[in-house]
Amino acid sequence: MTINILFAAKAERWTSYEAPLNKALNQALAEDFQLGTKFPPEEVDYIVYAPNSDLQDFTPYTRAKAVLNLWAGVEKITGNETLKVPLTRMVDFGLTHGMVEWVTGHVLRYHLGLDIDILRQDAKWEPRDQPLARERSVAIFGLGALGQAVAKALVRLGFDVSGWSRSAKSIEGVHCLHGDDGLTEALKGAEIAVLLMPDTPATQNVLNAETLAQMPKGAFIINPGRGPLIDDDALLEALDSRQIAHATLDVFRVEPLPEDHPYWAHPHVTVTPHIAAATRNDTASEVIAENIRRSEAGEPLLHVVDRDRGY
Ligand code: NDP
Ligand code: OXD
Repeated sequence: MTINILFAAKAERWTSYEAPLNKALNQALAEDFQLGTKFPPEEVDYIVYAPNSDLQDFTPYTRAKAVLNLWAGVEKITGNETLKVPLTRMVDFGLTHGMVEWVTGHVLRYHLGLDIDILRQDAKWEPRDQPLARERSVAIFGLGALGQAVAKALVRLGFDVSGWSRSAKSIEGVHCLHGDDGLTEALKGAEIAVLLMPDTPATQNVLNAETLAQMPKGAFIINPGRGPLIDDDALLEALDSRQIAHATLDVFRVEPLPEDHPYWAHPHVTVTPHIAAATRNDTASEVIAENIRRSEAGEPLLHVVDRDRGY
């Protein structure tokens, strides 16, 4: 029987995904398939999904075997009670490599004080000592697909890297911490903090007045994870008191960030418009096709979301 694969995302995404997905599915599947944006719901076998699509009620999709999320973050779908089949999330080369490049760039900006020269308006010749990476502690909060890749890249550059996760981990060159005690230690070792955790009830406001105060004075924050990881009022206070020297924020509780949000005008905040890492059509299509192949072959799916945990 033909496998029907519904693409449920914004229309502009279909334009860019139709060809790479067809190519990847043709390469991966021995069975006949149809890929499209419209099928009678009861005839759909797989749903390739973006959480901002119009599809929010999965009840009529009675034949569906899995929902394959195009995004890494799943906070907008884990709580959907109409979804009764396995949900996978996106882990792909392009997303991971994009995140490594984006975070490394911002870490180096802070580490080397690049703004001093880039933003200088006067003719002041003031040489300064440049630190080596090994003199700079960076803590990665979240050691999953993205956090681990970032941590390893920063270790290769010589940074003093620690990482914090829910469960214990062992990553060469990274001081791995977990649990409440681990959090305190990770904060202490965060001259630069990188947030790469999902948005779940357990991770919200992980950076708050109390935890920000435990970071070294004048620390830097880079948040490409999710907006709710930070208590915004506490961060603004910490920036004003210079406990935190500067923050680069890519994700926000409300996106697009409202025009009147204090982050836009704050002299110690860089706002980027949720661009840290994008799902790449070609590599993501291969991940989707491989999961459909696995499902059809009775093999375990990759990157299945634990919906009780929320990621
Ligand atoms: P993973 O699920 O692979 O990793 C999540 C990490 O967070 C894991 O190490 C996990 O711990 C840790 N974690 C979860 N809950 C807790 C907790 N309560 N306490 C401590 N650690 C916790 O996700 P990814 O690495 O793939 O992605 C991370 C996030 O990055 C995504 O959820 C998304 O929000 C964001 N993202 C942002 C993008 C952007 O462009 N800005 C692009 C892509 C993703 P453990 O390992 O023990 O399970
Ligand atoms: C994602 C993201 O979750 O882009 O993939 O933030």
